[in-house]
Amino acid sequence: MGTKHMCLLVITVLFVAVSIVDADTSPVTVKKVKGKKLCDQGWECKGWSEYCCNLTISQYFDYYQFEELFPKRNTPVAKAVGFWDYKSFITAAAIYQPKGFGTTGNKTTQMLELAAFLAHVGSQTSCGYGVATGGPTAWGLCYNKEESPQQDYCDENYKYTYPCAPGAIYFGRGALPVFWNYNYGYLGDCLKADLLHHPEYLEQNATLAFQAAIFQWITPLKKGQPSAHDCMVGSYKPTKNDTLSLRYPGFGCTMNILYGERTCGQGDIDDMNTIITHYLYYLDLMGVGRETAGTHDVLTCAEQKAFNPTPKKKESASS
Ligand SMILES: *[C@@H]1O[C@H](CO)[C@@H](O)[C@H](O)[C@H]1NC(C)=O
Ligand SMILES: *[C@@H]1O[C@H](CO)[C@@H](O)[C@H](O)[C@H]1NC(C)=O
Ligand SMILES: *[C@@H]1O[C@H](CO)[C@@H](O)[C@H](O)[C@H]1NC(C)=O
Ligand SMILES: CC(=O)N[C@H]1CO[C@H](CO)[C@@H](O)[C@@H]1O
Repeated sequence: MGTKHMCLLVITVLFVAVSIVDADTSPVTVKKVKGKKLCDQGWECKGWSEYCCNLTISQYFDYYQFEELFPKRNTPVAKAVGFWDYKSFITAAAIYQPKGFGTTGNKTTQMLELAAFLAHVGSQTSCGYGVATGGPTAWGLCYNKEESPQQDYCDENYKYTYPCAPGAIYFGRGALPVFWNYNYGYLGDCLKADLLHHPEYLEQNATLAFQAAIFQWITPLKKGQPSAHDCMVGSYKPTKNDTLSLRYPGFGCTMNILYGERTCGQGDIDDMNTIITHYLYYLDLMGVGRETAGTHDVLTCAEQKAFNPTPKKKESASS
């Protein structure tokens, strides 16, 4: 009888150790490697990572919250009806959660990062103009591609690395819209999808579109620079140059990384304020509250110099 009791006890202890998070999702399996705790949470956070010991995105951002953030995307006037959905987002996010996307830090930090990412997605794919029902912030994920491109976005300077494919047009597509042959080519290499020959994949496959967006979010443009993800999770430590250029960690920094001079260092312009408005609104909807976003300094990039200024065009003296 004594042994039986022991056995039950051992099983209980094991069970507690193994499933820390809710029983309604995949249990967390834990192991220690050189004193470091690494975890695996099944399909959504796979592969022994310290980030997988934390909440996964679906544990704090549910289907109904996605619907609340993007309520107009399937209305008849929207431009990509039936395309974007929660499942595609979580499927794409699962690739990057073991690397820390939406899984870094405590729950507040996790939700701030997710709200920031989705604010960029929402504002870049919105068709909500001033008078639209529900207000401008209700119309994220209305588009999955640019509607009336004025050009084919083929840059001949890349004809050896990313030559434009016959017939392909590289207008904006996706959740964080991708433009130009060189961007399609580079992303295609990274994601192992032939986007240079098939830019249309980004308007045909919502999982791939979200995957491309998250990849852009977590990957620095240049060595030594933060990614937008780093700006939000505390892993960006400004250099002396950064401080002189008024660049700080926070939401403003994410706009600097993603859009540079188009949006930042231009004072209080509408383009920037629209993105910030989406962020604050999403924080409220997600229950984090806009007051958590921090002070005006970290929210905007109105005064920041771009991390990557557009090079000044040289006068062509020789031609
Ligand atoms: C979460 O982490 C952030 C950043 O490290 C910290 O400022 C904040 O106080 C933490 N929040 C809670 C509720 O622990
Ligand atoms: C869509 O993209 C995802 C992610 O890259 C990929 O796994 C999936 O096979 C694609 N679906 C189709 C129908 O091509
Ligand atoms: C600092 O900024 C200046 C001017 O923007 C630039 O020329 C220089 O390369 C930067 N230094 C570093 C280490 O990034
Ligand atoms: C790797 C990582 O970001 N782990 C975080 C998991 O969650 C705890 C507390 O919520 C954080 O302190 C860790 O930094």
